[in-house]
Amino acid sequence: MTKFIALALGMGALATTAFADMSTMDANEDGLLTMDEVQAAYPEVTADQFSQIDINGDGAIDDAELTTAQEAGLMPASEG
Ligand SMILES: [Ca+2]
Ligand SMILES: [Ca+2]
Repeated sequence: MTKFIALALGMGALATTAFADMSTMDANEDGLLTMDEVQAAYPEVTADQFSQIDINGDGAIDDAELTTAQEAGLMPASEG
């Protein structure tokens, strides 16, 4: 039983790290991703894509916008 729980927790951790999260890309740790920060992780993301991801147009991607973009396939959800 204990092994099963440990396995489940391990799988959960793997699922989490499969997603490029805010803290991974947020170089200055302000809770927002700028174009530079996104492109540092994903050079293939263009300015056009960035503006689609930046739903409220404030020039930065917040956690909700990041999640929305990944769910919509606008941004790679994993590094592999
Ligand atoms: Ca930032
Ligand atoms: Ca925004």
